[in-house]
Amino acid sequence: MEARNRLIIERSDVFTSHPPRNSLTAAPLRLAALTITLLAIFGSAPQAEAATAKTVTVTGLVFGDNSFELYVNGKKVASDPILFTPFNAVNVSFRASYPMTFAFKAKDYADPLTGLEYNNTRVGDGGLIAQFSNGVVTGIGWKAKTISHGPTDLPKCLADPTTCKVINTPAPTNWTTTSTTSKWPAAKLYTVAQVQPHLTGFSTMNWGKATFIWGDNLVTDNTILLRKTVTRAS
Ligand SMILES: [Ca+2]
Ligand SMILES: [Ca+2]
Repeated sequence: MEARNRLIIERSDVFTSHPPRNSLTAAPLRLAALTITLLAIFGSAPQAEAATAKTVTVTGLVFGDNSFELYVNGKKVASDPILFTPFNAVNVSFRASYPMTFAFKAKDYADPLTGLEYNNTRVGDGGLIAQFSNGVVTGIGWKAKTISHGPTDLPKCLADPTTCKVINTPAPTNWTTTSTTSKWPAAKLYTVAQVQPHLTGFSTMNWGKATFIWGDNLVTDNTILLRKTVTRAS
């Protein structure tokens, strides 16, 4: 693909002339405080759960090209407040018990009908990296299911956007919790050089042992479900 598309890919997402599609004011991290308040008010309700599972606080840092939603044990605990550019890393904090299932819906900013961006003039690339205080990091052991893939014929699509085709697949029922991932492919690992995160200060942020993950194709896998379950902190 490579020389020709490489140039286009490297330029994608760099330009910031498009306004962010969402505001910077979202504050998704109130859940922990809310949970504590509810426990105080309804102190007797969680007793059955408390008898079998201890709830702990987990913090983390997530960078998604271009955006993500994070669910833990089926509850949405964070979402990226900026869906396109400028790029951003997001601090997250939540309370959950083990076994702990992490489930990301990660989205490259692609037109759902063409798979392209910038008014169908370019193709973008994805990539997600995250590290959490309980030792969970993106990398080996994650499963990835692509639910939006395209364009299916990239060179033809770039030459004539009216020919672009995208394959959209519904997310499996209960994909954040109980649906099996045994048939999902392993998430593919990518280097920082491959993803080229256009985020000031990225290299100075604490990513620990985390590596970028995505589907098999960094360019044409546009929306990805990522899952990992751990039974304890590491
Ligand atoms: Ca973002
Ligand atoms: Ca992108």
